[in-house]
Amino acid sequence: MNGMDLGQWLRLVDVIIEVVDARLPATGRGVEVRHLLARSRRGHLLVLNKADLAEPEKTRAWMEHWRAGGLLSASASAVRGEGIRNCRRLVMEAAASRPKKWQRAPRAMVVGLPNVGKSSLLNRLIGRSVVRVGRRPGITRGVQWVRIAPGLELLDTPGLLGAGGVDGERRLRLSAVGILPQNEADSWETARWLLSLLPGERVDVYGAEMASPLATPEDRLAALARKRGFLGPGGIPDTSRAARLLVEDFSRGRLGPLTLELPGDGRGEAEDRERV
Ligand SMILES: Nc1nc2c(ncn2[C@@H]2O[C@H](COP(=O)(O)OP(=O)(O)O)[C@@H](O)[C@H]2O)c(=O)[nH]1
Ligand SMILES: [Mg+2]
Repeated sequence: MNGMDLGQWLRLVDVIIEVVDARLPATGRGVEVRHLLARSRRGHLLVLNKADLAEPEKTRAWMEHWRAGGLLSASASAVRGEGIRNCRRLVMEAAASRPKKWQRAPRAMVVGLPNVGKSSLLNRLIGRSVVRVGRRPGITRGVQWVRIAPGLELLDTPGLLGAGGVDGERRLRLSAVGILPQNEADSWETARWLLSLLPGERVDVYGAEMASPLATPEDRLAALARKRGFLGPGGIPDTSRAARLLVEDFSRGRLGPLTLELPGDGRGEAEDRERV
């Protein structure tokens, strides 16, 4: 981010809007952000974005879980423009706890892992009609602030967080929602894992053979490859390519909504509790 590290940017704001993928609310949180938040003592709003790709009752369960832990959260769909006004309202609420000595309008910034919808949400929060506040070279060299509500300003650049340790099932989850970029080995493992989770009817868009839960994952991916004409030398079905397609389609929501973790389901929550 323009040569400044995230910690320096966070010092400029009163509220941190942490964006997570609603399908992966625990594993999909940035590791650094926990430490940064603890140290920075900033207001904090957790936004479950891509709520259109998650199961609504599970999204509610996560919000309830966090509310019980004293954490402010909201759900949103940046592509659909849903939940945006509520996010603005909650940012104001989070900002209200800052020291009264501050005279200027409260300021916020958006942070999160890759591909969770930070830029999309930022654009929605900014909207078209809001005022660009402009650069303030004196105080915050080169920083661009945008007024997103009366008395509330937003840094116009989102902060990118790292995914932290990525092994085992954690890697599969992050790869399934597109937080980790696909590579050959991961696509294959991730596709197998998704096939074990997705109800058969979700993948019948690829044909009946693909949807059969009795077939092995290899056979199902081979059926998908044949159906799409993904054939290698000698007409052998290219199952790697089929795996990549399946993961990409899931990640973009083409196989329907699916929340990959729930509060209380084990690993994700243990990490989450540690982080809150
Ligand atoms: N279905 C869905 N897709 C979204 C949503 N928000 C962002 N996306 C898509 O997710 C991808 C990554 O979004 P982007 O804003 O670039 O994420 P960033 O990397 O965190 O800035 C893009 O293809 C967006 O269209 C959402 O709420 N729902
Ligand atoms: Mg972005």
